[in-house]
Amino acid sequence: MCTVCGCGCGTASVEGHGHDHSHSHDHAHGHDHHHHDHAHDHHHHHDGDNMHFGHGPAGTEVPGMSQDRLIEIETNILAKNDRYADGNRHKLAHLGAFAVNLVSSPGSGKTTLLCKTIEMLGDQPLAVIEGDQQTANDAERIRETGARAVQVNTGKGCHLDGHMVGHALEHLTLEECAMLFIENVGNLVCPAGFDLGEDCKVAILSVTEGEDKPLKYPDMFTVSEIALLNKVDLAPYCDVDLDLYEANLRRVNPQIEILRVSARTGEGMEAWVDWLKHRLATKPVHVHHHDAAE
Ligand SMILES: Nc1nc2c(ncn2[C@@H]2O[C@H](COP(=O)(O)OP(=O)(O)OP(=O)(O)O)[C@@H](O)[C@H]2O)c(=O)[nH]1
Ligand SMILES: [Mg+2]
Repeated sequence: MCTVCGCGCGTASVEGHGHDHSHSHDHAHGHDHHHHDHAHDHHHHHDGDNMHFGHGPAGTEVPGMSQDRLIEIETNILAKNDRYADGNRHKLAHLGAFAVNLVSSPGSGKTTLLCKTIEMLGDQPLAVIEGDQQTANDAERIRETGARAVQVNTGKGCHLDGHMVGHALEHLTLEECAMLFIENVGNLVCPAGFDLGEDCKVAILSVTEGEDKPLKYPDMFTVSEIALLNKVDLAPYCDVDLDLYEANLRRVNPQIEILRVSARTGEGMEAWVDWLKHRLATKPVHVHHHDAAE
């Protein structure tokens, strides 16, 4: 049970957790009567016809589980994830590599944008980790550009976690000062909560999704440093107000950088590639040559 997203994914996806917790909820905890006691421990609020289930201290509700227990589980999951993420961050820092975690809803254009980005980056050393529930389609699309890619299938999991990325890194030989692109599972909710050891999260939105999405799914946009508003070539056909899109992004994250792009036509892509190059060039380098040579 993952209380970060409330969808049951976290204990299964963070290594070691699936066994000690997911079963204990179903069975071991039955005996202490928490299910019974806390079945009525509800924190949802009503205002008029709106019901809110996220107002308790845990920020979510799971029937039969107390808010304290939810917080305890979430803390354990995230602490374990953060240890793996720190390991990844350390490895990347040693190489002076710059890693971005691309997060978005399904189909916003992450893979298309990555293929275009790779093509535009020319001989910049880079590698890609692809996260999807099933299939190796996206890694194959990346490899067609000539870049190296590792596919991670999460099964029922709805996000990548630090442990999965650590394993994927073992399968990639990253050069010094490489760029690492991590395409997360298409999901506008859960990946927001999981640090992978990346330098920053990049949110991709497509103009077809609707201007209200940043307001409805704010967590993803508060944790992202930059948002790419993709498929601007389609804007004339979908009655979308791009200024309102940007205003809504800034309402949830006043600091967020925003670029309007089209991975299809290449519009705006130069600014994105410049942003990446600038971030790589200005990343503090901790290359210890005796370590790097190991
Ligand atoms: N018109 C237009 N279509 C685009 C653009 N970028 C992507 N697409 C199309 O959008 C669809 C989804 O693109 P993908 O790159 O597979 O999206 P994704 O975010 O990687 O999808 P998942 O990995 O499944 O979440 C494809 O049909 C792309 O050709 C764009 O800038 N303009
Ligand atoms: Mg994709």
